[in-house]
Parts: sequence; C-alpha cells; structure tokens
Amino acid sequence: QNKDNKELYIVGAPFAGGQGKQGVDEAPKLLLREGLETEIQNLGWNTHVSHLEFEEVKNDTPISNMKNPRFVSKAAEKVYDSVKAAAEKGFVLTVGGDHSIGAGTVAGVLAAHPEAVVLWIDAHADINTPAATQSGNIHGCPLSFPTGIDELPEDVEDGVFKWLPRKSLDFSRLAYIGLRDADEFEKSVIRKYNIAAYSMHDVDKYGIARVVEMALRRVNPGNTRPIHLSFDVDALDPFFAPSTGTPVRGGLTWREGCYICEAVAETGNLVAMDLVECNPHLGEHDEHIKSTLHSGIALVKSALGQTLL
Ligand code: 4U7
Ligand code: MN
Ligand code: MN
Ligand code: MN
Repeated sequence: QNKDNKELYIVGAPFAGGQGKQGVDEAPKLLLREGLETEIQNLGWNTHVSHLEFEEVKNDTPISNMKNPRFVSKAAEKVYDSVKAAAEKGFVLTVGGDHSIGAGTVAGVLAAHPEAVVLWIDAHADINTPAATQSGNIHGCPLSFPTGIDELPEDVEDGVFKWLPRKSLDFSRLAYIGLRDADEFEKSVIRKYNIAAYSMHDVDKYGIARVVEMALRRVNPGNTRPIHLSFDVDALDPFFAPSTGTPVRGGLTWREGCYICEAVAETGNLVAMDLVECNPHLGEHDEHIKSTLHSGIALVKSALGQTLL
C-alpha cells in the first residue's frame, strides 16, 4: 500500500438478504445523500462511487441452516469482485447493506492484500457456521467462510460460497472489539482458536485506547500488515445508532467508536473499511435515522484522516 495514494473507491452494496428486515439496503444511497462522499473529499481523497445491483434468486431454499443461501452467496461474490478490483487501486469503503457482504469484503481485501489483518467492530461475533446458526441469517456467519470453519461440502448445491477462498484469513489475524452478544457456539470458536476478542467488559476495564492497542499488538505486531476495518454500526450503543436490525444495549459511545477508527487510521496501514447495518426503516422517528446515519459518517471520517486538532 502506497501512503500517497489518495484514490478512494466507495462500493455501495445495497443488500438486505443476509437477514430478515427490509430497509438496510437503502443505507448506501441515504448515507451519500447525507454527505458521505463530500465529507470524504474534504479530507483530501479523490472519490469514485459505484452501486452494485443484486439479482433476485427464485426458489432459494435453505442449505444447512442458511436462509437465502444462493442470493447471499451471489451478492457476496459480486462484492468480492468489486472490492478486490478496487483494493488493487486504492482505499475501498464498502457501504452496506447487512453484514453478510463482509464475506465478500474480507475475501476481496485479502485477495488484493494477502497479508492483511481484519478488525471486526461489532456487538456480535458473526462467525456462526451454516450448521450452527440458529437464526439462519447469514449476516451472523460471514467470518466462518474466510476462516474456513464453515464445513460446507465441496459439492454444495449450486456452488454456494464455492467462489470464496477458504483459510485466507488466519485466526491470528482477526480481532474483535465491542462484543456483547456472541452466541455460545461463537464463544467456543473464539476460545478454541484463541481469537483476539475484546468485549464491552474489556472496554470498561481497560478503556478504549488500551483495548485498541492490545488488539493491534495481537494481530499486527510491528505494524507491518495492511488493515481491513469492518464496522457494524450496532457496535455503537443504540443511543448513538438506534436504526439497526439487531441493537444490543451497553455498546460503544460515539467517541469510543470514533477513537477506534482514528487509532487505526494513525497506524498508516488501513486499506479498507466496511460500514454496515444502518437500517433507515427502523427507529421510532426521523431523528433516530438521522443520528444513525451521522454516526456512520463520523466513523468513516475518523478512519479517513479527520483529526480533532
Ligand atoms: B450482525 C446472531 F443469534 N448471532 O446469528 C445470529 F444473536 O451482522 C445475530 O452482527 C447476528 O448484525 C447479528 O443471528 C449479525 C443472533
Ligand atoms: Mn452486529
Ligand atoms: Mn455484524
Ligand atoms: Mn445488526
């Protein structure tokens, strides 16, 4: 990665098929309407915007426990292609959409930057396997694929997730911050593979600055590797991001969220970011929607070089 490269590719991924609530697919357009691109340009980036389109899949019956498996796999593959191509040219900001597209962004970033590490900022661990997911919603499963624990058979129906390179993401290269609602299966995966996982308990105990420092030291000692930051807006407390599909109380404050992004930006190694799970159909009134979108924009600006002084 070349530090003077100021080309930034915004990949709009208006996808809702990884979970059950409509509306999350409207976030990319609304975030742009609220000024996302101009705010990024004001930080000195040359922006290039594209919006992906996802074709409906008929008779998309479950495979293992996964709902909409063909639809999600095809969408994530499209995201993978775009992210890979963009990551070879500059910084990639993928705007979701639900977090199932993370299967595509992680694989795409790793295709362009094989040494990259992944920071997953989320209330949830998103590492359920197709067999372990209780909800069947693939936005809770994206990390099971690049880590290779998904156990989908080689001859899986319709080649679902066949395109995705397994084990491109080593467990030693993945860190979580913000967890507070991991499923029992996911907790066992985190323990079994000794994943660097910092819950809200750790944020309370150590403060956000030390948590980010510890996470980076675990996955990127020496600060030599490129970093992909996947930010689920539900990592923030619902007070700051109410319009999201699976809110969980006791989350990050606005400043803690921004601090993570600022600290990662300061490493000089951030190459890609996802902003996912803003759902403008949810929330009790317009202020909820506006504040969620503006939290998302603040996180992006913090990751892209905005400084407070
Ligand atoms: B998100 C859940 F059971 N783990 O699998 C599941 F709690 O991308 C939630 O982080 C997944 O918003 C949340 O359905 C996915 C549930
Ligand atoms: Mn989440
Ligand atoms: Mn998530
Ligand atoms: Mn959610």
